[in-house]
Amino acid sequence: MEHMLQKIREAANSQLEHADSLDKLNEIRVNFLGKKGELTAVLKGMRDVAPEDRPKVGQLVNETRTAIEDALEETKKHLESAAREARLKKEVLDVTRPAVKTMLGHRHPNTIAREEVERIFVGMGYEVVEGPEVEYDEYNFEKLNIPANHPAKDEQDTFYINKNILLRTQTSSVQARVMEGGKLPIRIISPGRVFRSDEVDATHSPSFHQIEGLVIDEHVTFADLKGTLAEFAKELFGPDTKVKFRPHHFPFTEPSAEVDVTCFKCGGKGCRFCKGEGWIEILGCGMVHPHVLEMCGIDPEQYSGFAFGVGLERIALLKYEIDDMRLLYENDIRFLKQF
Ligand code: 2U9
Repeated sequence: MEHMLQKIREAANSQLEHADSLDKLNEIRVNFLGKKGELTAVLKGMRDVAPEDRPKVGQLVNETRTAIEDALEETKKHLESAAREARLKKEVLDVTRPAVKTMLGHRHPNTIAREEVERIFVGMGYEVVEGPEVEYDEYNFEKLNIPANHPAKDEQDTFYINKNILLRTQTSSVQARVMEGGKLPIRIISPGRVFRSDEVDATHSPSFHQIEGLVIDEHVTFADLKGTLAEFAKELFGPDTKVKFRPHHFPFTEPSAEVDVTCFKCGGKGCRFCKGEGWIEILGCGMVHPHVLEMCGIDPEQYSGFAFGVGLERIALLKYEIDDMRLLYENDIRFLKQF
């Protein structure tokens, strides 16, 4: 028996010497130590060994098993380190190779336009204030002089979360919140996303962006509003730009106006870009309605103010001469890279 175990050990060692892969190693493990392996066969033959010799033979079998396991482990280590060596020899690290460039995105035309508008107003001393996109009906409509059943509510009617909470239709709610905060004077602009139940076409989207402005102080007049927006138009479209105020109606301002700028393509003569008009409409504005001031906790006898609102997409489309608003929402890098 001892002799047989010695032979098994030698056979295992000899096979291990020639093993050149982990697969081969596994095969050897199965052949010698597996359920149908040679050593297991010896164990099965123990019943033929005289009972008094069994402890000694059992010990010998165990020793052989341990020796084969150790040899397997040793060979495995050798094979693994040889494989690592070979891999390292094959791998070449060229430190002089130029680095792989990461693909960089591009600022969106909306972002460029927003930052430009913000730069202009921050330069005039305004603060940029943002507010929630999910808003109370009270701030989006009620405090802006648009009570239940007002037709203006119908025009913008939007996405309601429940009876009192909706996706805001205008960023005016931010201004209402600031006014209610009670710190005066106020000189703010509020950029942000708004939502309306509009069908998608070249000039409409159910989700777009606005920038609204609000100034509240003592003795603020329509002349201040005109001067501010004239300066804004010059900064945005060039120093020769003129502004024209047309009477309009908004529930939250009185008086109200829409503002046109001279076409920056033809300077006001009339061209294809301004459809022969010479003027391009850019924003709405007005003096904050005394009732709005009152509802937001400001005394209209002591304070007055002006407000304006501009569609950011409209500015981006005009400034970068994009003729379809849908292009702004596709996020195609080939389109975005042009601005
Ligand atoms: C308060 C009081 C008054 C904000 C104003 C407009 C005129 C306006 C439109 C421009 C294009 C919306 O994006 S648009 O469709 N906005 O014409 N917005 S006055 O007036 C306010 C705001 C807040 C408390």
